[in-house]
Amino acid sequence: MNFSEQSTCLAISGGVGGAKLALGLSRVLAPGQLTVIGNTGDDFTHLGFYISPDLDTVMYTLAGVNNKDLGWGQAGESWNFLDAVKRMGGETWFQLGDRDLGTHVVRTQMLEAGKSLSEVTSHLCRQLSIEHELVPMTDDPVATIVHTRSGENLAFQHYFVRDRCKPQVTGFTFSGLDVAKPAPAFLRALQSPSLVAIVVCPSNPFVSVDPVLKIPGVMDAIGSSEAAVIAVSPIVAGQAIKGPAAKMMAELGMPQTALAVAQHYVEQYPGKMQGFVLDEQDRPLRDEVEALGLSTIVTNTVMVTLQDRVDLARVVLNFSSEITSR
Ligand code: FO1
Repeated sequence: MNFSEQSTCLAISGGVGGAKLALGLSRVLAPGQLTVIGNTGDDFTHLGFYISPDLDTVMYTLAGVNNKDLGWGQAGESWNFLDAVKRMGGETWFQLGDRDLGTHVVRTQMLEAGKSLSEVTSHLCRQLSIEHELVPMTDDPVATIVHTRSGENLAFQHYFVRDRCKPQVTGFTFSGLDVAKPAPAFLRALQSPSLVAIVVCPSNPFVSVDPVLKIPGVMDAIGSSEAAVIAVSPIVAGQAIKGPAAKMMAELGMPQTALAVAQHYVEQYPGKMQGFVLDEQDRPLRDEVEALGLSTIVTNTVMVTLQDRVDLARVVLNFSSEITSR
């Protein structure tokens, strides 16, 4: 690999897809070389607990305790708490496993005691012996709102879990974003002179990546950095590997293609992105993506095995070194 040991990487991640690449990056980079930024637009308070689904998916994945069948929560879960809530007539549409609950109890308690989400996340990661840095995009409250064709505006988890992504979307807003600040460690990582790669993981562009990149100050910091910004397409052969990204694109009147994802990034963040990673199945789109002004590589981006995650991480890091040394 030609990514130097002195270089650092910042990865921007939503849930499952992002966590897979973050795991690959963590296997090829030393702890001081990688900062993973987690989207917190999905966060909400439920049954009195502060839940941070994307941070937890990345955290459990890096710790090797993630539930591979569900894609969220911990492996080997039991559901006694949820059963007890049901027995008492409480809300059960959002499933909290017993092990997962431990995380939410400790996080909520620490936040109520005045700790920041960054401090709490570092603490939880330390408890799980995670050596790489996981940082929330912001310590300020930001909530993704899903606008729907019926005119109803839905809190993200109501759209995603309660309503199973069925409502047709017309757009998204992020309440609190205009006054949010990037988390201190996020800004530090962006401003580091050793930063060579900013990797936009294969996460949902609209509800996982945009909230992170639209935090005031983030784009300016990216613009001042020498690092290469590279996005990995979450759409492969017209489909999202997981989640509602492709369905959202259709409802927003966009083609369901990796090219449309690249177009979205170029339009939203003009001149800020340098590289795009396409899956082998989308090789025919290469010229059109390049025509948008993005250096493009084609590789296997469908991460089934751990080796797939590691291989993609290596390709992305080499690609970033190539771009920055041009
Ligand atoms: N997703 C579901 O589809 N159903 C659930 O009941 C559910 C519970 C849940 C609990 C904790 C947690 O951290 C995540 C959970 N998720 C659940 C996943 C999560 O809501 C979404 O996958 C993300 O917000 C989208 O990235």
